[in-house]
Amino acid sequence: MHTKEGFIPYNAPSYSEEEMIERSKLFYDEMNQRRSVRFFSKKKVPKEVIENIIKTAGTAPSGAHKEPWTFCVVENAEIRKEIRRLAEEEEYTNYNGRMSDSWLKDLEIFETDHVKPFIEEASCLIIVFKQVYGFDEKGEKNTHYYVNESVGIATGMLISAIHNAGLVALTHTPSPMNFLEKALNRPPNERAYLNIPVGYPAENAEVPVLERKSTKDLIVYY
Ligand code: IYR
Repeated sequence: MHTKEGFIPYNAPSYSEEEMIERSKLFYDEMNQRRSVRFFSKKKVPKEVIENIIKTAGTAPSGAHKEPWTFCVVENAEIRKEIRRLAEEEEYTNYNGRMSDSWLKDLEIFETDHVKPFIEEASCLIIVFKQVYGFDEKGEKNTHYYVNESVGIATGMLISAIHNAGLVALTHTPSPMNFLEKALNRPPNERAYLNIPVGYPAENAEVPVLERKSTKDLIVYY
């Protein structure tokens, strides 16, 4: 078979309609059990699992295949203590004046506040950085495209992989987040995107009672 230069045939996995229905239902049932968890056990997750999860995120599509992301795994206790201190400082200002009354009201059901013990307690933090531009071999700036979309998709895949491994995570958005760039000494092309504590849930972990949107409100067919 003739193949264009720079291309290879794509052998997509293929299933019967029955298999597709079954597989899609099973995957939905699995993903529907995912919840954001704020209470972690201190038990350590094997490094290989963390690596596989991040490699899964790295399979995400990205603008012009620039892969504009870096995933920092933070286990070091001193660094985490410092990140917690800086995050709590920002969050204190958020909860005491920077967030509107209606925002605080919307958060009441989650019972969140500026205190963030999960930063020190989870097995590790995966701190996602977006690369607003890259560097080529000569060290020249290289344009990255659709950076937020690409990193958002990769992060969604990361969260799915975490759930698939039987672990829990929280998408923590300390704001502003630039203290993370300094704390981890990241290069000038990287901006902190999300802090994702990952690990096993605490024994007594609870999650708020939430309902997901109905299919009717979720999908519009034309
Ligand atoms: N970043 C703060 C506030 C916060 C905001 C939203 I939107 C949430 O869904 C949850 C929390 C915090 O992490 O507490």
